[in-house]
Amino acid sequence: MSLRKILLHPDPRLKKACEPVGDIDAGLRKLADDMLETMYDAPGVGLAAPQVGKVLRLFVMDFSAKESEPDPRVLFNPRFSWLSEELNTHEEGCLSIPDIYEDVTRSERVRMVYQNIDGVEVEEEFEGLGATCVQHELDHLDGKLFIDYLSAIKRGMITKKMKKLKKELARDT
Ligand code: GNR
Ligand code: NI
Repeated sequence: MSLRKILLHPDPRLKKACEPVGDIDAGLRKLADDMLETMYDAPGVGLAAPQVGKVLRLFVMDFSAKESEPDPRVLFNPRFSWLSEELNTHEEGCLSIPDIYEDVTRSERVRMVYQNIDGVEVEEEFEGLGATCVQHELDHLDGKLFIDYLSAIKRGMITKKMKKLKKELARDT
């Protein structure tokens, strides 16, 4: 396994609609393993392929509690089969937008159809942090970031801050 570099907003690769994955082969399993390692290292509860520069429809996540056993998950070609009308607001962050946290309102529960690591199509219901996480990650696969739910003014301020951070990071290397 190896760590991959996480792209920072703004980056054109974070704004693209990602391509479905075909056969889940050794290359894709290696990518998923690397994404899990990168997510745990960050640390984060989720990571989508475009965040490591792969414009493909997969994401990884682990929203298990800190004290419990790790529960690494890989979802290929995910889509919603149901979204609850009941909404909930949670504070969100993103590894591609470090140190920014804002409230986002989304469905409280969702059902998702996806292919698991063995290529088998399964349906699963998520709630709470899991529901927030899968909606945040599926947005990444459609080129959408959580700041897209904020006002244009707030989003503009965040983007300006991120451009400054990226310049500073580029100077240091
Ligand atoms: O680590 C992450 N935490 C988080 C918290 C609230 C809502 C969504 C997330 S996902 C984020 C990691 C990330 O950027 N995934 O794309
Ligand atoms: Ni994110």
